[in-house]
Amino acid sequence: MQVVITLGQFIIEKQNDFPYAKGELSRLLRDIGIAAKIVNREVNKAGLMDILGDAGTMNIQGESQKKLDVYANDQFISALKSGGECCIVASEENDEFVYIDGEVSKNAKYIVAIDPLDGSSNIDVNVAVGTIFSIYRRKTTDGKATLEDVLQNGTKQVAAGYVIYGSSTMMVYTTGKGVNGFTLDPSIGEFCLSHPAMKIPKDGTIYSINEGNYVHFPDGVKKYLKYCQVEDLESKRPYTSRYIGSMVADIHRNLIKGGIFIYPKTASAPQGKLRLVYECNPMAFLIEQAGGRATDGYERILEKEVVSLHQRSAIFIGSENMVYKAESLMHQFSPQVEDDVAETKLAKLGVIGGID
Ligand code: P6P
Repeated sequence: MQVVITLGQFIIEKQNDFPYAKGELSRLLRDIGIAAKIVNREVNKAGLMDILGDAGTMNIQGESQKKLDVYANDQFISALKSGGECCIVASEENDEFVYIDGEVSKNAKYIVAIDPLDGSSNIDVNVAVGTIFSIYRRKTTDGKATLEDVLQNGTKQVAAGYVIYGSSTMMVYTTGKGVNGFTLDPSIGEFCLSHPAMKIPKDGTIYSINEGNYVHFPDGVKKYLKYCQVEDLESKRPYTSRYIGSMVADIHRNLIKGGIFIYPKTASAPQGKLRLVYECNPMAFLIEQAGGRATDGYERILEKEVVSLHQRSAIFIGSENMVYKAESLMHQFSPQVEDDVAETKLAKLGVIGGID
């Protein structure tokens, strides 16, 4: 009889890995797990409820919010508020960060950045969606937590992970000591350890990119796609193209099977489409912990300077050797030109837009 280890049991057991841990991070991860179960319940019956479709509102990204986006956002913020372990929630669905006011929360030492329901445009067509979360320790030591506590670079994360609402619902996370996956057992309402010590293969044969944007891709990306498509039996090419249009689902598949996910700069997304704080950084932390690699084509994602809450970034993430190959072609055919660097510097000074 296989021993079932629930998420709660695992978190407590692993808490001993952190000698000074007093249980706050453990409780914070538990709170995220609780919210994930509530969101899962609604995602799984979305077609039966008046919870499909648009909420009739737009987020700061200018994207129409789905009813389930708003529902998921409310559930995670509510769970984090009642848990009392975090003082700020920075969400894709909120223009500004949410200060968790309250006798306990205001002194809490953690910050949570979250994309509560990533890929939500897929909900109405019953394709996997996900939640992405990132946890930082508060930097400021007195008074109210501030934006400075949120705009920390990815190397400062203390935990990160995702929930994938797919053929099964899984929570996959890291606290900097490897990656573990838990599958929700609906019969007992618990996430159970199903994928201990996850590692992404160093090589893979799956590339994941929206080729509809091909004409706007940097030359280095075009060269990489052609490399993937050339027949070379020794290196198992041509690779397979798989693109779900849901970052969590595409990266989860690549984590298990090996592969690369690329969302480069395009004409419609001159800084990249995906958000650095609550999509790229958490996924980069997790994939690096699983032995993979994550860059923007030039710079390690986790080391990118964070200058604004909804800042975007290009991302090349997945099997280490595949990312290295793509980077080498970016350096050869799309070298990072000075004006790219200059633009970023100007954006940091608030002189030009373009980052948000
Ligand atoms: P496109 C979903 O909207 C998302 O943020 C990611 O989950 C996904 O990888 C990407 O955008 C898809 O973008 O432009 O290919 O539809």
